[in-house]
This record gives sequence, C-alpha cells and structure tokens, in this order.
Amino acid sequence: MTAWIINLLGLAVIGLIILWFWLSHPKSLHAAGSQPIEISVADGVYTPARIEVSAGKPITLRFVRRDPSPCAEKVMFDSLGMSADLPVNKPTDVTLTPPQPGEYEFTCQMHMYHGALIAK
Ligand SMILES: [Cu+2]
Repeated sequence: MTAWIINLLGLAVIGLIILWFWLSHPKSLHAAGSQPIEISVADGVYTPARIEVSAGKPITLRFVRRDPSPCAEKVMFDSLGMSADLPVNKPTDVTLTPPQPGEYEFTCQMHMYHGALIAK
C-alpha cells in the first residue's frame, strides 16, 4: 500500500515537472489582422517572445518598455537591418515586413533580450 502511494506521488511529481516546462515555454502569439502587436519589455524578456506572422505582409509591433535599465533601451532586428529606441513606458511602434518565410530574431543591443518573428 505504501509503495503504491509513493508510486502515485512520483507520477504526480513527474506530471508537475512536465506541466511546468510546458507552461514556462516562451509564449507564442499568432498575429492576425492589422492590429499592432503589443510586446512588453520587462525583466529580461519580451512578452510575447515568439510571434507568428505572415511573410510579405507589413506588421506593427508595439513595444512597451517597462524595464528602466539601459539594457532594454534599444530593440534591434539584425536580419532586417532595423532598430528602434524604446523610451520607458512610452509605447513605440515598429512597422516592418518580413520579406520571406523564416525566423527573424530581435534582441536588445546586448543580446540579452531575445525574441523572434516566425514568418510563414
Ligand atoms: Cu540588453
């Protein structure tokens, strides 16, 4: 009987670990329509950090920087040759068009913040 309970507890723990990893996976967002996509910049993460978009269509990303540290003051799209300054607490729109299907990373200037556009 005791062994049975321990097995059950073990399974519960494994379940919780799987759930935790599943929940902590970077949030992905599918962009639909022409609404700006709001991205929060705080605590070292962009939220959402992965955004699915359509290749060849312009999209607007609205960055809202809540992190006052200089680390977060720029967002750079290296593969698109673009960057923008992000004032604290002032939503900043960045409009761009991913030219073809693929993954387009965006980062802060120190590459500590990481995000990606997934163009399909
Ligand atoms: Cu940084």
